[in-house]
Amino acid sequence: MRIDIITIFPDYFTPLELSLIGKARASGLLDVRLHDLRSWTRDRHNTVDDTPYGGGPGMVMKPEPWGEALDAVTDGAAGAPRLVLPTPSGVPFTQRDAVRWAGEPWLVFACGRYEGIDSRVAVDAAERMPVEEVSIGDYVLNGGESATLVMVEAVSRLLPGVLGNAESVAQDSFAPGVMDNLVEGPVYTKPAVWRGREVPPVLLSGNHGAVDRWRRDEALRRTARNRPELLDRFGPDDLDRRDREV
Ligand code: 6GU
Repeated sequence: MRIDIITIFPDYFTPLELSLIGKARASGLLDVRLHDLRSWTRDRHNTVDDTPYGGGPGMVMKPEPWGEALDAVTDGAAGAPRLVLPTPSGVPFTQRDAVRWAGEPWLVFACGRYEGIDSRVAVDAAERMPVEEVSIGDYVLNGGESATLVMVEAVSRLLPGVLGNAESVAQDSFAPGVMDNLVEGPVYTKPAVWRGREVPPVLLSGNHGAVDRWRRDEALRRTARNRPELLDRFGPDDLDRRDREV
């Protein structure tokens, strides 16, 4: 997969050189290309922002550098990328989006700062490529950079070969399938007794059916406690008879 990131702070993305994502890049599974938006400015001060029409606080990112940047980054390649615009006004980003995007060959993230990017940029780009405005949660960040780091990590770990253990992805919180709309329950490792606290005995029983049932019960319990609104989205077929006994 190819991922282009356009930003005024390319240095923000050095974490993508580390750990599993760094290895995925080194092995060629993931091709991340960083671009400095200011390289598409034409004035002496490399201006990327201006005051908002209609007045009000803050600054808005000018359309011209964004238009030229998107033209240059998407130029020459066969096919068009999916353009992601991180913004607190966007549609909530979920694991479903991560799974969907992981199936695509090419993503471009356009990181806005200040009060956002002139709205004509998204409208113009949408004539040539699919565009999604997404938010990573109900709070405000200074720019799209940290949100982009979050989304790139959520997508990258789903690419075949990046995690090494495909099974762990299927068991993750929110994973489409069994963990749809559920968070994972507690996990344990050795020693079996630590500070007098025992690991739940079912996990040492060797009874895989009982372990699966216990994990499902604990996921339901933790979801009810920490994320009750997720259970509201369960349809009648998403709970089995024994789920109702939890
Ligand atoms: Cl994607 N961008 C910004 N600036 N703030 C956010 C966000 C994105 N998601 C939540 N808050």
